[in-house]
Amino acid sequence: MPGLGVQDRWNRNHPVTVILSMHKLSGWDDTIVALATPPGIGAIGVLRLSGREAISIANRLFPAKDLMAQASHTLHVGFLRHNGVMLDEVVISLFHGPKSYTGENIIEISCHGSPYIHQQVLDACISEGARLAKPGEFTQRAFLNGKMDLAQAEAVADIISSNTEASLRTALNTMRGGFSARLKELREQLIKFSALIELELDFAQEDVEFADRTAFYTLIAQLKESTGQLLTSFQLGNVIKNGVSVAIIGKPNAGKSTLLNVLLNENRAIVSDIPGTTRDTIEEVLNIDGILFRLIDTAGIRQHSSDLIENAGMERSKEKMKEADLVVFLFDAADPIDEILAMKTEIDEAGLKYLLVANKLDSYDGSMDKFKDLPPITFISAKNNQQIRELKDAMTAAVLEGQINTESTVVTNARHYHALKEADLSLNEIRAGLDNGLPGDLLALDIRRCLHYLSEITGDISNEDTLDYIFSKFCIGK
Ligand SMILES: Nc1nc2c(ncn2[C@@H]2O[C@H](COP(=O)(O)OP(=O)(O)OP(=O)(O)O)[C@@H](O)[C@H]2O)c(=O)[nH]1
Ligand SMILES: [Mg+2]
Repeated sequence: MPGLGVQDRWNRNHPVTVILSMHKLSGWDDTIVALATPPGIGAIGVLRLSGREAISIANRLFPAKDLMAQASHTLHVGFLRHNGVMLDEVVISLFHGPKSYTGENIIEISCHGSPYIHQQVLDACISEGARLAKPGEFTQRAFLNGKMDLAQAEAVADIISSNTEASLRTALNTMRGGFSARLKELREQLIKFSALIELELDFAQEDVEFADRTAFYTLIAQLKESTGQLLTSFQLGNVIKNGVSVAIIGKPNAGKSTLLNVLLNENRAIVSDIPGTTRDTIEEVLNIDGILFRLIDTAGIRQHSSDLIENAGMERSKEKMKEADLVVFLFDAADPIDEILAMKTEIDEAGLKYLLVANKLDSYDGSMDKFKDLPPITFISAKNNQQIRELKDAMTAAVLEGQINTESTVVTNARHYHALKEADLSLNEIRAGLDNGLPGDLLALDIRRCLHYLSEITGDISNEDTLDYIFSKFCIGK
């Protein structure tokens, strides 16, 4: 195909789904309005308008100045009036598309923070022709106008809901395009190859090979390494986004509730020297070094009890133990070693990730020798707040397992994870195809499938239903 570059050939053969024009037909550039700040009383409340008529609608409510004649990225102070009634004194921020969040004309009205005023201004905008925005519709428009790709748009929702430093950092990295850049790199390399293979198809009679198969093997290996890294990062991503559930498990009186209290630095759970004090589970969240832990104090587990309530509590402890991301197995350092081993075996058999923690170090005067066959143990005194920092470090280390660097690309989104998994499977198919000397046209099919999944993540290929679903998870006004 003389004169056509590799990328051009690809573009010609694979036009990207034209979502933009589809939405244009359904009138998506009408003007939307919503309260962008949380509802309720506050110092100020911000309403946002976006769309073709955003500026003219605001202009009709703002007699002080002709907003239609103002430059982009400017602020204007004055009174809002509607039907002859003064609504509020406000500050208007004005942005001309495409240099705005949505890529359209945007007006932001900062009013005083009274819900009554917000409602009045909202009503006024609607009666002048705006429509109430759906959840996430501003960001959806930003995506449709090419201001960001789908992965970046989804990260905006994650930023809003992030509650720890680590979750914010990874979401920011995705929004700034870190993840998208990684994907783009993968796609481009594959597209290049695919185009070469398809070029061979054009010259099928002449039996030529434009795509060097050895180089292709190397490329597939590199791509597999990248998808593999991204897929493993999902475990960490999940932890960062949703927190880690930690069940504190052990015999009655081991000091579980005391440990919960010392970790939280408050007297949350009742502590007593009567075994069986905790009857039901108690859950509290704790941020350790930017990671959210959901701590679960449980009823002590022992072999036999005739108390119905205690038995029900023990059942619940075991359920919580099995559901937890991490188990803190707490025992009294003075407990007989065979009892410790029996419980450890039970946790091992359940295939759980756990930490061994020996409590009551302050009153233990036995030998350390009895622990010599066990994996590393953290010794603490919950009551005297000793070695608690070490335990916290062990908890974060167990979760991160060396993947501490949240600056690197981390997959936090289940949709991305599943698409990556499919892309990874297609890479396996491609490799098997190469092994078996599969003809170019069949190889090209597998490559296209892989590209399809990679493109799904960034939204280069998507359908309206998926988009509506994704953006419906946002809050209104974003
Ligand atoms: N000496 C000493 N006593 C402790 C320590 N931690 C807890 N205790 C005591 O051990 C007893 C039991 O503590 P809890 O925290 O109620 O124990 P638990 O594991 O929650 O017990 P259950 O709720 O019955 O399962 C209390 O008298 C605590 O004061 C410790 O580090 N050193
Ligand atoms: Mg307790």
